[in-house]
Amino acid sequence: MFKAVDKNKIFDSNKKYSENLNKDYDYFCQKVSKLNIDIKYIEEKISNLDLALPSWGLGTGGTRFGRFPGFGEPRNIFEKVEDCGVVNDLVGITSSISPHFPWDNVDDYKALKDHATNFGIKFDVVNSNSFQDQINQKYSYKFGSLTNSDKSIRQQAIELNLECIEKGKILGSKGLTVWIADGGNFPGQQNFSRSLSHYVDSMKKIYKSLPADWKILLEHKPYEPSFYSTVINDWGTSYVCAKELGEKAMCLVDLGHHLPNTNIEMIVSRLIDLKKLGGFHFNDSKYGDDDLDTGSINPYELFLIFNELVDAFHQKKISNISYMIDQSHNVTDPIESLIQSSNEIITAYVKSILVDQKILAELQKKNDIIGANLLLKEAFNTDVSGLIKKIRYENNNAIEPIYTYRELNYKKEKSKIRIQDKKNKPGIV
Ligand SMILES: [Mn+2]
Repeated sequence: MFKAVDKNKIFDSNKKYSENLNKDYDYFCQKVSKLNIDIKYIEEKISNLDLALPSWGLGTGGTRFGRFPGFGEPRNIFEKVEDCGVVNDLVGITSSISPHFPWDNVDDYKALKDHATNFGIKFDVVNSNSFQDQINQKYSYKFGSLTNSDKSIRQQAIELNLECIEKGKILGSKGLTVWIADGGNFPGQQNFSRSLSHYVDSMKKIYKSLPADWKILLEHKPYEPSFYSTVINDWGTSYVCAKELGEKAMCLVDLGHHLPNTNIEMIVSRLIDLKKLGGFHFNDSKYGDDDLDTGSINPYELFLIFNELVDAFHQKKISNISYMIDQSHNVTDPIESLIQSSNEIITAYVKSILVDQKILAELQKKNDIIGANLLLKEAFNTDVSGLIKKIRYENNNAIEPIYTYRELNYKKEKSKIRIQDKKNKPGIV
């Protein structure tokens, strides 16, 4: 197997940053020694963390006002896989890619799978795009897809999802994520009840074709692109639909798909108890579905979400959760943003493991509010970078992945081969 990054280059780069490695690690060990947690336990826990990278997040995204492509960016799914290989070689916790169809359509899916294997990359859940019309598409999704009032259009959207499943089967995926843009911009435009019932009927047809070992993830979002009403507008609606569909249907929580100030960690807890938490789309936001880098605005929220997950893991309430990054990188090199986000996620996860859930439960029982708050803050404020860097070093990944990546001049090298289409394309790639 060949890897995206020459191992020797990582090795050489690591030499520069290894000086403080043991000091930082020792500091972490000292901090943790005061807690009732074995470091080996933490290492074992985080070794199972695997984050899927979004195929659409490897290129520079855009806004409705325009797009400013970066040099050397990938032009197709094969090149995106290669870039995922770079991220994973550096951080070691992102060994899969989540493709989006028809954006990532190819002629030969077996060849794509083999190509990915060469870079140590697997295929995570597949995504269907029924929020955009494609060239030569028979019917338009302008007024909705799976919930459209026109049966032929609903059928076309169903078939798109069935095709996604077939492609995913060849790629080795084990799930399908469905997010629809369906909704209305004006009161009276859409019958709320009828459109939801169309959604359930359409999803039932897709669900029937789901392989036995697959899951289907339902993604909710309160608004955008529809600004008055959205069919799958919140986690409750998503839950009811998942429940109606059956065991393989689960809810996906995209952090940006909530109104400002929503208590997302509580939604996570609710879905855990209802046995319907299936996965995440990690990102961050200030105002809406901003798709900013994970942890860039509110790392405490990310920590609190993981705190709920760790508690649920302890109690064996959850398994098979899909973790995916879903961001749009408009002004940064997507590779750097994805490295940074993966680091924020593992950091939040490690910190949440430091919370002693038993002590927290005792404090809650005694109504010691400040005590409980302190316990969370102490974990959150612990510098866990020493452990994370040490693990990366021991696994032949980069101690300082962003700096090592910059030393590689990867995009500069790629720009010689990846000749870009000069057309000024709007929006996301
Ligand atoms: Mn999403």
